[in-house]
Amino acid sequence: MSIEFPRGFLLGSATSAYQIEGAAAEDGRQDSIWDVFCRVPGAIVNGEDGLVACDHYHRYAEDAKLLAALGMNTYRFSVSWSRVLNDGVVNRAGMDFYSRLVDELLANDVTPWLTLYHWDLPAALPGGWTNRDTAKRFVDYALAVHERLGDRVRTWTTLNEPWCSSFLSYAAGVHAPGQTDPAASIRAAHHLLLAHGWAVQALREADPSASLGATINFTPALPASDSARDRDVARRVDGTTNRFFVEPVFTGHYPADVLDDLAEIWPDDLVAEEDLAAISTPIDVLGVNYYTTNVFRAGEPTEPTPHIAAPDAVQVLRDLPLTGMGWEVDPAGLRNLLTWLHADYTGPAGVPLVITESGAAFDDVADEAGYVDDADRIDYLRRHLTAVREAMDAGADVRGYLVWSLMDNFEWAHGYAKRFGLVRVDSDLNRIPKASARWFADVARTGRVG
Ligand code: IFM
Repeated sequence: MSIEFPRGFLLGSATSAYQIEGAAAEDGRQDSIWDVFCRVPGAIVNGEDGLVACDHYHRYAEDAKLLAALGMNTYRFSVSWSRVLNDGVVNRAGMDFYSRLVDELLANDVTPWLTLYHWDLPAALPGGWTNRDTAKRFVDYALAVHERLGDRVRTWTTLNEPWCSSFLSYAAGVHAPGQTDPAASIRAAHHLLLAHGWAVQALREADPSASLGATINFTPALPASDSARDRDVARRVDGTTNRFFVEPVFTGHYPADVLDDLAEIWPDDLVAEEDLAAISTPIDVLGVNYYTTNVFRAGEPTEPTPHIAAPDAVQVLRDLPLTGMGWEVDPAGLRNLLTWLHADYTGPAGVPLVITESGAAFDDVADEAGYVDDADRIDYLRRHLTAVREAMDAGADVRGYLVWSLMDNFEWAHGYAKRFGLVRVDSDLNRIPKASARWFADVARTGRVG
């Protein structure tokens, strides 16, 4: 059965600066926390890093043409803070790069969607996100980028996936800066949200007609059984993974049960009186990143963990296909997530949803010509697009779907082994569209999933 999306529905793809740009020490770019983390022995599979990545810094014009050739109307990319500001001063060469990129996208009829923060914090900022001052520096950075690109970029996302840049980075130690301190991770999460709120206020004042928002990664957490212990562990995981971020943005308070769960380690001096009003400054769009849904049972505590309120959470796999990341393929989870968000948060606020990331890594096999016939990825995308349509039919206001990712790239601690791209990047950095790219191009051009 074929499904159709309304005219104007955004269909495109997403990337992030550190994962694709390379040119890490070029034109005055300084270290981000990811440059530093990649130098830590054992932090990244095979000791890989983003020094060259996909060399997008030099191949951006080719990549903009590729987006157009694949019929995509929207491209979500992120700006590298440490490329455009040096110790708080604008680095003109770095800004010039993004200006050229935006021009090239527009010349190819691809609408740019800019993310300000996709995890690559300047390494020089003392204390990183544990320091409240970093949120103030973020506002300066947001305004500096807007000053240069605001005339051409109309959609601005403050943060990408704050759960990753707080709990996964400061409590689990899996992402930069690699800390394993639950209280520090709470500080990071709050300061990230504060940075978001303050930046929305500042950008709104600078540019009242810009579309502003944040992107949250939602991983629904379900109990493995109906037992009180399993239900409670799933509630605690859901609290810090999902509700910790969406609830203050839309309601101006942290979830009461999460505050109870974290009471013993919540820093007393963390939240100033006016913070939650800033964090809940109205936004124009909520970006939703969805990859999977997880099921948990209560077990023995393990540390370090990103689930700081649920160290006893043990994931239970269901009888579902797995992606190359070992993540369960669960499109119904996306439909349920969108329905929940619309009912509890975005619907009442009149804020539309856009899927700002959805996609899958698979163990691609290239033929002699370098072509990948990735039927598994096509199936993943077809089923998730169908789930989006179902949520829309049930009333959710969803305005777009951006595939993660345009091309294979640096998958953080996994290095280059995990391939999420619609387009294969080979060892010579050639771009070779996979079968999924051709398939998605047809969806993007027609607005129909056949
Ligand atoms: O590659 C990442 C991206 O940077 C953020 N969202 C999830 C993707 C896949 O893990």
